[in-house]
Amino acid sequence: NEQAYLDLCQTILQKGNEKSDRTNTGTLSVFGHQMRFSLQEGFPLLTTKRVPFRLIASELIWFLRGDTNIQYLLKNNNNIWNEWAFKKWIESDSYKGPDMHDFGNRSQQDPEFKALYEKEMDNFKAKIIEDDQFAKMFGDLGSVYGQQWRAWKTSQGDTIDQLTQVIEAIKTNPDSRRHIVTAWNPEDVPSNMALPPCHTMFQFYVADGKLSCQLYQRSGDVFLGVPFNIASYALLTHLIAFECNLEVGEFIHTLGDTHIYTNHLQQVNTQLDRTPYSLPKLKINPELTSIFDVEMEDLEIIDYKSHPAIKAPVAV
Ligand code: THF
Repeated sequence: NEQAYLDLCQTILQKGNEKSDRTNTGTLSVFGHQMRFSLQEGFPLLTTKRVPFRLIASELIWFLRGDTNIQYLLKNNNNIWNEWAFKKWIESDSYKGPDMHDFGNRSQQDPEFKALYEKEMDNFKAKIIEDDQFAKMFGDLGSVYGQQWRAWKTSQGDTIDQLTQVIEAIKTNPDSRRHIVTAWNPEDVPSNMALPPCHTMFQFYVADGKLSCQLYQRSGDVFLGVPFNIASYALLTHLIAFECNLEVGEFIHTLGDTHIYTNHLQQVNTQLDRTPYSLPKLKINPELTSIFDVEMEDLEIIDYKSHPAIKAPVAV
């Protein structure tokens, strides 16, 4: 199971194309890759490095609520989307602090700038948490996952709750070949979102009383993002199966531009030297009545034995 991920890393190191990218970091990249994870065999939270399940769960709960504002994440001490909101803030007319352009790259090269950036980011985070008005204006990432899943805007001026519809369809017509949720909205992509969705669409499939899910991800940051993405969609599949009274089947992860950033190569090699442990298990509170009300306390990972975390900078 975890081996599928380690094999992907190996493949990229051996055959990856050197490509420049939007973030000016540089990557090794392959195009088109598929991994399969049997959810019956355990919950696919990688064990060759510590992966913080708490952050994956709070991010998914944020999506399920249809929320697109990082205020919820920050209140749950989840910092994984900060850079994208911060970028909108420092590029706005209201920002009067020191010049922060290209903060991602500059903070890695210049320790003095890094200190300045961290102070500015801390101020920003505090303001988002304390000041609802400020959060409304600068904490929102636009039409990202939460909105597309729960409130897709139609040309008629209504919204479509894709997730509720897909759950209803799985319950009433499990054999359907249309159990699809799409986040890629061509109308929103150029201007209305902080970052065009990486998880462009996913489909469910029911056979033998088991629910499977396949994701098409257009772009995957293999070291930092992909371990989160695997666990996140595994968790989503478990939750929807729970809601529909089904067992879990497989999570199939299909990726487009599948890359390792050149400043993550050392970390990947460290991870590849490690031997996986057996996978943990997920426990969902049996008293949960609707997955749209799920809270952090309803989710628990048990028997998670892992190697230590490996730090790496995120490309912005
Ligand atoms: N952009 C890039 N360049 N990579 C991504 O993985 C990514 N995401 C989301 C949006 N844009 C992206 C954000 N998801 C981490 C994990 C997932 C993220 C962003 C960052 C991260 O830094 N993880 C650390 C732990 C961080 C912590 O403890 O706070 C780790 O070690 O795993 C793809 O969905």
